[in-house]
Amino acid sequence: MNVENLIKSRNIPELLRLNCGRAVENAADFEIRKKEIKKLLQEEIYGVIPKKPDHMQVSLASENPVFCAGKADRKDLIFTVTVGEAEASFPVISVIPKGKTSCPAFVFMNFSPDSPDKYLPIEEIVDSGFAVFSFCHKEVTSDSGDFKHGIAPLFRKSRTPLNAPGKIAMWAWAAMRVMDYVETLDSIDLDNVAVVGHSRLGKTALLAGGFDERFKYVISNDSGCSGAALSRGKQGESVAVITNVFPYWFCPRYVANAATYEERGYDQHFLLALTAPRVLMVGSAEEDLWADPESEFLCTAAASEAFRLYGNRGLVHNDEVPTAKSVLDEGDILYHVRRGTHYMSREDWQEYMKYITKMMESK
Ligand code: GTR
Repeated sequence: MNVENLIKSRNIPELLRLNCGRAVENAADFEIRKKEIKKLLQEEIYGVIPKKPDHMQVSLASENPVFCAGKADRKDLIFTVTVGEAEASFPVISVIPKGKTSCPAFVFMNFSPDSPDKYLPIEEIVDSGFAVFSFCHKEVTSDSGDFKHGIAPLFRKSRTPLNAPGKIAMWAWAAMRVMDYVETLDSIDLDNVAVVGHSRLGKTALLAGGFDERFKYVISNDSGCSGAALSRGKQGESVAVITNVFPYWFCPRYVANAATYEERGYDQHFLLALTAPRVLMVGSAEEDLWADPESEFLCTAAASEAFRLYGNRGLVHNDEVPTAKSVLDEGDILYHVRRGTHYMSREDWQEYMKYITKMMESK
């Protein structure tokens, strides 16, 4: 079956149709459609993303001017956010290559607070000329149903509405706060900032980047269910399973409707399409069947029609589902699948950096 028919066989809701029933025909229409999609995804899946804090203060905890053999400046920062009377803090590590005036940058959400880390080859990234602002999601608010930890009590009170933000929305909010800080730095090229994460944090990167247009590049690595994979017809993890094991990642309505989500009028290509006409990058791993590479590829291909409304080529593919080690980088969306298992590898980082460099050079 060709890609178009494979997408059709999933019976996904129409991306290019407004709630009033009128077809989306051009970029201006899609800007209206984006607003509808943002509302839908917040009400149905992730919960309402909170507004900016009333106040934010960034303080320096320590500094290393000879990080990575002296090639970079490292600053360990503490972000303190205030909402009304409530306050919370979380650490962020800033690493900026020396001697460059305008660096592209990654806002990277990680499973560990370390830099370097198995998922964060910081010296290689610095050598490629990128700055990295990283934080550990668990230090923003715990990866659990505890809504008393970290920033969670700022946004989720005891009575929980069906659209209350889940943890993914809160981690995405933290990535936006890091971007607030990045905007104050002279050394960063603000037209070339990426938001990136792996797995549950890949889902988070899609949400942060979909809602915050300051991120030029939105990178999802192996994000799978409720991330870059179509839910309808998906193999491996399903909406029923994910909402059973990790209900707190989402708003209560997603959990309540897990068995009937197919009647609710959304699928994950809506989330990916919010990045249009900016740059979307989706990475899969051949053996990551829990995430389901085929559903990630089809979702990326299905989202492309929104990008094309802006005169953007979207994902360029050969009309077949890519198998082991394929890089689809001809168009304005990157999709790649590498050999191996669920992981954020150096190979993934290299593909993303290569593609950003190519996009920067093509301007
Ligand atoms: C799994 C979860 C996936 C994925 C992964 C991760 O247990 O089922 O959706 O996000 O965790 O974040 O490592």
